[in-house]
Amino acid sequence: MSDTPATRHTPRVFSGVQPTGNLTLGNYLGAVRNFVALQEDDTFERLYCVVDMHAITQPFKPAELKTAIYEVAAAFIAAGLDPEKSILFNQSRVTAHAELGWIFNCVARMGWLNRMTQFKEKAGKNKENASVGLYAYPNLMAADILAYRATHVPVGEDQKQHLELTRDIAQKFNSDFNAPDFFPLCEPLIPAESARIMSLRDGTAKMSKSDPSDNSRINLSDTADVIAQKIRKAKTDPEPLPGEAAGLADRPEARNLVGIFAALLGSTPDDVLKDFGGKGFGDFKPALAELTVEKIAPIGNEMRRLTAEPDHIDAILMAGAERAARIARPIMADVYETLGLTGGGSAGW
Ligand code: AQP
Repeated sequence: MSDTPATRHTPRVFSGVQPTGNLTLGNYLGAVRNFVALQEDDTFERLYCVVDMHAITQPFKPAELKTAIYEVAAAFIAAGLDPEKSILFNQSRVTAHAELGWIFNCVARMGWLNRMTQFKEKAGKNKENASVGLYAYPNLMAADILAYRATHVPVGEDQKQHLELTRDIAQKFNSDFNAPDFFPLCEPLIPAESARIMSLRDGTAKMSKSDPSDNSRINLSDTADVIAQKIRKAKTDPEPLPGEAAGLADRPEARNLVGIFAALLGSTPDDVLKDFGGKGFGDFKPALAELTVEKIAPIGNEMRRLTAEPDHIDAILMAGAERAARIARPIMADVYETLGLTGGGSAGW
C-alpha cells in the first residue's frame, strides 16, 4: 500500500495458520510457500505461528486440536521452514497474544467488526449462536501481528480485509494515545498467482481445510494416489481449454485448475494455455495430477516422518515460543506503560 509512512520499525514478518485440520494446497500456495521464500530474504526477522487460540473460536475437540497443532508445525517444517532461520511456535505459549487481543477489543469499534465478511461466512445463518471469540477474531489477529510490531504479513487474499482492520487498529491506538508510529502499519504480502485457490468441487468457493467434503481439497498429507484421484474427480466443464486466460473468465472450475497448474509451476495461466489451449481435460488433468504429485507428495512424506516424533516438534515449538516471547515482552511493557496500566511487566514474566 502506497500510503504507508516511513517507519522506525525493524523489518519483521509475522504470519499464522490455524490448526483446524489438515493444511490444504490453498494454504500452501497462498501462504506457506511464501513463508519459505521469505526465509531467503535476510532483510526480515521471521515469525511463523500455529495460531491455536484462533482454532478454539469454533467447535473443536481438545485431543484433535493437540494433534493438529503438531501437524501444522510438521507441515511448516516439511514445506521448508527451518526453525533456525525462522521462529516457529504456537500462539497459546506466548501470553502477549491474548493480552494484546483484549486491549484491542477495547480499541476496535463494533462497526468495524460488523463489516468483516469472514465472520459472516463462518457464523452463517446462526449468528446469534456464534462465539464472541469468532466475532473478535480479527482483533486477536491484529494482536498476533502487532505484539511483534511486524511490518509485513504474507497471507492469501481472504485475509486482506483482516489486515486492513489491523492497520486501522494500529492507527487508532497510535492516535488515541498520542504515540505516533507506536505500532507499524503492516503491509500484506499476497502472492500474484495463488492468492485464492478454489474448491475442486465448486470453483466459486475457497478451498478450505474445514470444508466437509475431503474431495474439495488437496491436503498436504495426501498420498500420491489420493492426490491423483482427487484431480481426476475434480469438477470441470465440457469445453476444451481456451488459448488465453481471458477465455476462462466465466469458467470458474477450469480457471481454478489452470491457476493451480500455473502456481505450482511458478508461471502464469497464459503460459500454461500456450501448451494446453485447444486440449480437453482428458489431456490436462493427468498433467496437473503429475505436477501436483511431484510438488506436494514429498511434503506429505516428510510430514508423516515428523509427526511420528511429536516430542521433537514440541521442543521446536517451545524453543520458538521462548524466542518470540523475548521480542514481545518489551513491546507489551511499552503498551501497558502507554495505557497507564502500571507498566513495566507483570508478575508472570
Ligand atoms: N484457498 C486458499 N487460497 C489461498 N490462500 C489460502 N489460505 C487459506 N485458504 C486459501 C491462506 O492460508 C493462510 C492460513 O489460513 P488459516 O488457516 O489461518 O485460515 P483460513 O484462511 O480460514 O484457511 P482455511 O483453510 O479456510 O481454514 P478454515 O477452514 O479453518 O477456515 C492464510 O494466509 C490464508 O489466507
